Amino acid sequence: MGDDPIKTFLDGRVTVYVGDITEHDVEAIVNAANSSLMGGGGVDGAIHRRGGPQILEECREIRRTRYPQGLPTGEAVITSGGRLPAHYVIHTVGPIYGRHDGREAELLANCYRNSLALAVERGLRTIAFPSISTGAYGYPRDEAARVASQAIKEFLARDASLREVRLVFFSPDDAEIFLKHQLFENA
Ligand code: AR6
Repeated sequence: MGDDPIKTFLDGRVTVYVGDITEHDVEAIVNAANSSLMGGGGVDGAIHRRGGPQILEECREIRRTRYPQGLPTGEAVITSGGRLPAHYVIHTVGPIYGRHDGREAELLANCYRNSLALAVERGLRTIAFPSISTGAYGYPRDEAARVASQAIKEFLARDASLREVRLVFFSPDDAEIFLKHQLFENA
C-alpha cells in the first residue's frame, strides 16, 4: 500500500484512503465484525479470507474465555493479523441501524473509542478503520461520518501516542460522502 491518502486532517494524524483495508500495511486494522466473532460477509469476510485461519482460531479462544455470549455492540478485542500485512486485527461490533432504541450514535462512537483505546494500550501507533456499520448494518453514511470523525477527533485530542489513524473507504463515493460530512474541520 504505497498509495497516497486522498485527504489528511489534524496535521496528518488522520488520513483518508480509498481501497481494500486488508492490503494496508499498518500495525492494526479494525474489523467490522458481528458479536459471534466467527466471520461473515463484507470487510469481515475479506479480513478472514486474506488473514487465514489463525485469526478465527484466536477469535474462538476469545469467545470461549471472555465472551461466551458474544462480543457486545461497541466493544473491541484484538487478535494477531495472521497472514495480513497488518500485525493485528481489532474486532469491534457496530450497531445495527434502527435496532438500538436511539443509542446507535453512542454505540458507533464506542466502537471507535474502544478500538483506539485498545491500540494505545498495546503501544500501537498506526491503525486503519473501515467504515463501521455502513454496509450490512445499514448506518447512513452521512451520519456515520459525523459520529466517527467526532469520536476520533476527541480521542486524538487526549492522546499523544497515536501517529496515524487511517480511514479506508471501499469506494470513491463512500469517501466523498465522508469528506462532505466529517467534523475534523470546523465544528
Ligand atoms: N476494505 C474496506 N472496506 C470494505 C471492504 C474492504 N475489503 N469490504 C467492505 N468494505 P460491512 P457492517 C466496506 O457490511 O455494516 C458482516 O457480515 C463496506 O463497503 O462489512 O459493520 C459482519 O460479519 C462498508 O462501507 O460491515 C457483520 O455481520 C463498510 O466496509 C456485518 O457484516 C462496512 O460494511 C457488519 O456490518
